[in-house]
Amino acid sequence: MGSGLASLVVTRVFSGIKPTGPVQLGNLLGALRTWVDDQHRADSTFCVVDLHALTVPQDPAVLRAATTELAQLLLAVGIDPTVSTLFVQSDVREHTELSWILECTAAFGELRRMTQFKDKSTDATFVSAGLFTYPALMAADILLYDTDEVPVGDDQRQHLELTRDLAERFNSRYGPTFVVPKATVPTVAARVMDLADPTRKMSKSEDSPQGTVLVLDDLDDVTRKIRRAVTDTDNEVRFDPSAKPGVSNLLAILSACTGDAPETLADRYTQYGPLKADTADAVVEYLRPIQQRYAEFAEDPSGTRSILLAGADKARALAEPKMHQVRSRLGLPTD
Ligand code: AQP
Repeated sequence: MGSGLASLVVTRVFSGIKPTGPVQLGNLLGALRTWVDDQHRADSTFCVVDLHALTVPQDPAVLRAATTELAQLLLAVGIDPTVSTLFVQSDVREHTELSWILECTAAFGELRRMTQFKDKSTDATFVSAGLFTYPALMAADILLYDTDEVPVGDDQRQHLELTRDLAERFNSRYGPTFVVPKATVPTVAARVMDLADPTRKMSKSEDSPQGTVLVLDDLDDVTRKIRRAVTDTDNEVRFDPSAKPGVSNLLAILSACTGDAPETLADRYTQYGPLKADTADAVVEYLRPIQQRYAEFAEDPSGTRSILLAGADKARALAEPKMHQVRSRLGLPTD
């Protein structure tokens, strides 16, 4: 009886990715790889978070194309819309409604402490109010779906902590409403570093063509970028991210592609050249089938849109009753 009940407990997973540029290797190894596994063990919902892209000015045609292409890439990576829910954030209006409520739940000082805001606003010529409040929208994305686990890369940990704080604050002010979620961060490749500057994170919107491996890069370019990755001069292969960021980054990438621990891999190499060559080969073989499947999905934009609309219907079926409950808790009309 007891074990029968336990097996009825469903874990809910939610995560999202912004259509702010072509997907890079860090997105794939830090997040998408986990999504694909999670969908087979948990009730999983994945979202192309197009509203998050609007924190910086966007060309409408570029954003529209990037949203479709990102969805096609997620399908190519292995997100299966028959076992998980895949949709576009702006198709489900409850995200923006809950976002406002969570902006009013968050303190100004809390948002000001977000390191991503500090990083992205420093040196920017235009800093939108949305860039400042976007962690509240991210919290809304997650809390709408009674999410237990959020598979993300290491850079999103702080936003997840804020999401937990907002859920707990709302629950204690207005009564139990939101599940308090936790971040699930992979043990390796949670922060893939730029190959040309291994002290900074690889990012899709950073202008670092030699340091960024794009999932859809020409495979010869992938090899070239990895073989030219910045390391150091002492030629000792050791997994030590703070003392040896470049070498450790390569070991983490190789580990994520092969499943062997980075420390074990380090013992196999005495020189950087073979490590770079093997890492390049492993990444190329990891990307090759994804690129082949992407080419097939890219031929059918209307099929992609149908998948996304069906996903939005499934998402809305959860988001609408949750918003109804939130409105009722707050004293807003529900009829
Ligand atoms: N370098 C990285 N290593 C590991 N994980 C990463 N992620 C991003 N970069 C790395 C994870 O990818 C998921 C989707 O990220 P996102 O598109 O929502 O936003 P982001 O974290 O800001 O990623 P980018 O590529 O750096 O985008 P831009 O340049 O537009 O800001 C997240 O789970 C993230 O942790």
